[in-house]
Amino acid sequence: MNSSIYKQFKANKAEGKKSFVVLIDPDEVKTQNIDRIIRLATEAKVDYFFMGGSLVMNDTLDYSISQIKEASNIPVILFPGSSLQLSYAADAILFLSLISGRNPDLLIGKHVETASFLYSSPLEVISTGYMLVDGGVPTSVSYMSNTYPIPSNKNDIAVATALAGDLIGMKMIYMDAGSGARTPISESMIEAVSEKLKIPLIIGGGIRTPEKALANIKAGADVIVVGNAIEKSPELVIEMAAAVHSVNQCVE
Ligand code: 1GP
Repeated sequence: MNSSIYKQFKANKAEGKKSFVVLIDPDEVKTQNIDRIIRLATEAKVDYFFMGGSLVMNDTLDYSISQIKEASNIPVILFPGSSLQLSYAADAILFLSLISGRNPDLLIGKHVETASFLYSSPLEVISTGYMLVDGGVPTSVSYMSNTYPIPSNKNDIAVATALAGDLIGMKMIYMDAGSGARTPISESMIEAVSEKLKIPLIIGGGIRTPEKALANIKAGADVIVVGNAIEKSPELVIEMAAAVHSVNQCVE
């Protein structure tokens, strides 16, 4: 199985190189916006697109990926909210286990359902421990997954959960306050987790400003994901990516 995307995540982590990701929900982005986001993201040297959402309302996944592929070389990684969000057109898939929750279906059940399909697919499969952290509002993920998020002030639980994911053998940890979170994950929680964690740490949910993206990076995040804010104001991608990449000048 191909492993070039994960190798890049790992090499970046080893070199202290930070990445910026734009999340696209194929059901929510209007087609005219997608073109603009792709163009601006290419200009901003965005590292990856994540593609996924909590609901599947239309058959737009393949189409959205093909639009990206036509216009840019930025790799597309599936971030599936359901097992219907699978496409061979993407480059890789985050094989997510919801390790902050106690819903067996999202810890192993869906994985069993989709493993044979993924095993023989051309997609690079990246096992990822997904941790939902309370973002101040009930999120789609929390409701749909029937799980409680980690309380936003319980850094010790976040650290223990991330380390459990690492010890189980997951390749990355994605801490997410959920799309449209009122309060993004605190820098103190990011710092506590990143101090102990040796695998790449992805942070997302409710990040609306370049300042917060940079603060998260300085706290130890390796990868920043932004969806909503860029969907609303696509030009924000330029400043957001520049803020995250600003720390890379020292390592290049
Ligand atoms: C959600 O982390 C992503 O899973 C991005 O969240 O849409 O709030 O930026 P936003």
